[in-house]
Amino acid sequence: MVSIAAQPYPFDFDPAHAALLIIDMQRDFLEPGGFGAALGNDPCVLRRLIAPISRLRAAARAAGMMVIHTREGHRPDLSDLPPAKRVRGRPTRAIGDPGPMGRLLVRGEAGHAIVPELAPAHDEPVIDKPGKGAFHATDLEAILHHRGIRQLVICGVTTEVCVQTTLREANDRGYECVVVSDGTGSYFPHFHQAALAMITAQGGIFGWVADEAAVLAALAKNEGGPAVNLPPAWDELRAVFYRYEAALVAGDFAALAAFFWASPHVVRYGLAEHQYGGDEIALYLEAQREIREKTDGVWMARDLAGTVVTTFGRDAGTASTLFRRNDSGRTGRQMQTWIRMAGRWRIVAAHVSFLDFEYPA
Ligand code: C5J
Repeated sequence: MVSIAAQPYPFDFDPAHAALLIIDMQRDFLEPGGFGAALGNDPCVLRRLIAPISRLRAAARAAGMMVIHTREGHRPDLSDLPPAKRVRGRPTRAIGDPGPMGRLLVRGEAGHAIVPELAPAHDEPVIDKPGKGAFHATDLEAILHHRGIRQLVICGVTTEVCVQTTLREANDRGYECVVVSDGTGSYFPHFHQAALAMITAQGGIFGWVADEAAVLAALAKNEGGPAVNLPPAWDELRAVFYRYEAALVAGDFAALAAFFWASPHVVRYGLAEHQYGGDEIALYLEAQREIREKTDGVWMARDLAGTVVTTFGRDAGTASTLFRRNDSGRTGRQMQTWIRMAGRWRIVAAHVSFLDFEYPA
C-alpha cells in the first residue's frame, strides 16, 4: 500500500490495482493552430504540464502502475460528432475544419496526436474518446476491469472540462480517484482552482487532490519493492506454470527443456540430481526423454497443493507448489524462479525435492 498526502485526507492505494490516467495531452490542446486555439485560448499555457506529467509517468511505471492515455477526437466522417458539439460556441473554425495541424480534433490528424514528449509506450493503452469524459463511448471501463484497476491517479487537460468530467464518471462507477493539482491545467486559472476545490469539498465528494511532489514521494516509498501480482503478468505466469506442469505430467521433455533459460547461469536441483547451466539441463532432459520413449501411458500423474504464483513487477516471478505423486504416494515440493525475456517466460532457477512427511492439508 502507498499513501499519498492528499486533500481532504490521505489517499491510500495499491499500485498494482491503480492506473495513471493522462487526459488529452494532445497537440490540438497544447499547440498553436489546434482546437484549443480555435476556441480563443492560448494553448501554450498548458505546455508547462508536460514536465510534471513526464515525471509522474516515469514514477508510475517504476512502481508497476498501469499508464493509460486518452485523446479527444472524432472519426474522419464526423459520424460520432454530435451536431450540438460541432456548433457549440459558434467557432470560426469548428471540429473537422482544416487547420495547420490538419482537421481540428479529428483522429489521424497531426493535431490529434499526443505531444511527442508524452508519446505513449507500446504497453500504454490509448483511449480515443468522442466526448469530454473518458468513459463515454469508449472501452476504458472494460480495460480497467480486466486489469483489476480500482483506483486512478488523474492528470492532463483541462481541469474543469475533460479531467473533471472523467473524474465524475469514474467516481460514479466506483473508482477512487486522486487528481494531481499541478499535473492538470486549464486555459483559465480560476476555473482550475475552482474545479479542484469542488473535488475536495464536502469530505471529498468526487475524490482527492494531491500535488505532484506528494504523488512522487509516495511512489518513491514504494520503490523498495516492485508491484506484486500485477494482473497481466500474474495471469501470464500462472498460465505458463500450468503449461509446464502439463508437459511434466505428459513426459514431454522437449517442451520442458524449452521452458528453461539456455544460459550457463541457470541452476536446477532435481530429485536425485542437479544441473548447472542450460547445457546440462538440456542433456538431462534429453536422457529423460529417451527413457520416456520406452514407457507407455501416463508418465507421472501427480496432484498439486498449496500452489502459489507470485509476480514482481512485469517480468519476474516465482512458482511454488507442493505435490503428491500418484504412483508412490510420495509428497514433495517444487519451486521455480521465472524471468520474462524477449517476451517469453523462462525458468532461471528450480528446485524439486521429496518430503519425508505428509504436507499439511
Ligand atoms: C476541452 C478537454 N476542453 N480535453 N477538452 O474541450 O478538456
